[in-house]
Formats: sequence, structure tokens, C-alpha cells
Amino acid sequence: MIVRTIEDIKGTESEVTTPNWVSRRLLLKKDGMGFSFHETIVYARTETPMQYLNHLEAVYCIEGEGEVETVEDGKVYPIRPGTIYALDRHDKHILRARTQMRMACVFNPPCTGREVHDDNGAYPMVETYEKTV
Ligand code: 9YT
Repeated sequence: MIVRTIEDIKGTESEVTTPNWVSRRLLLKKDGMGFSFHETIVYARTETPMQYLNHLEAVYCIEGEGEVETVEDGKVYPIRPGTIYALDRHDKHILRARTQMRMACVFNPPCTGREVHDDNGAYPMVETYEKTV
């Protein structure tokens, strides 16, 4: 069994920081679960365009408030604690955080660890992954 705490992740290679969010990757590809599991803190008053072309992601809001927009149809969904959104169509989307948000995120296939968004707002396939922060 694997047991970890968020404190185990802080300050390690499994913590990835960007201007709009910090992602603490509690479970990664190397853990062999078939998915990765992250806690992501999204900073207040930020707007982040994303599209995971190579992954499916589900995002569950634990704290904070904001909205997510699917770019293709312009629909805007409020996000508050207890809301999950699942990018089942590799949807191009924009996450707007009104307050700081704490999210639990699951990725399939699993992230390897150091992924940050490329110019398309995507993470590369693990096989071709080279970028580091
Ligand atoms: C909320 C969101 O998707 N932020 C981007 C970071 C991503 N969730 C990650 O790598 O943990």
C-alpha cells in the first residue's frame, strides 16, 4: 500500500508551480495505479486556458469558487465545493478562479511528474515528455 500526505510532496520534484496554480502530484505513473492524482491550488483572480489533448482529466472542487467555460460552445459552468467536471472530450476550456480554489485532479493516462502546459494548454504524451520547469 502507498500512503502519502500533501506535506510529503511539498518542496519535492512532485510539486509543480506555475504563475496560476501549484500542483502537488500525490500519485504518479511510477506508482502503477493507471492514473495520477493531484491536489491543485488555483490562485484567486486567475484565468487559465487549457486543453489536454493527450489525457482525460476529472477535477473535483474541494474549496473556493470559480467557473469553467467550454470554448467550443461558450457554455459557462459555476464551480464550487462539491462540483466535479470531467474533460471527457479533451475539451478546450478556460478555468476562471474567483477565489483561491483547491481541486482534486485525476489524470488518465497518468502524469509522470513534471508536466506543465505547452502552447496549446496541453501536457505532452509521457513517451515524448521532455520539458521540465
Ligand atoms: C485546475 C487545473 O486543471 N489546473 C492545472 C493543473 C493540473 N490540474 C495539474 O497538473 O494538476
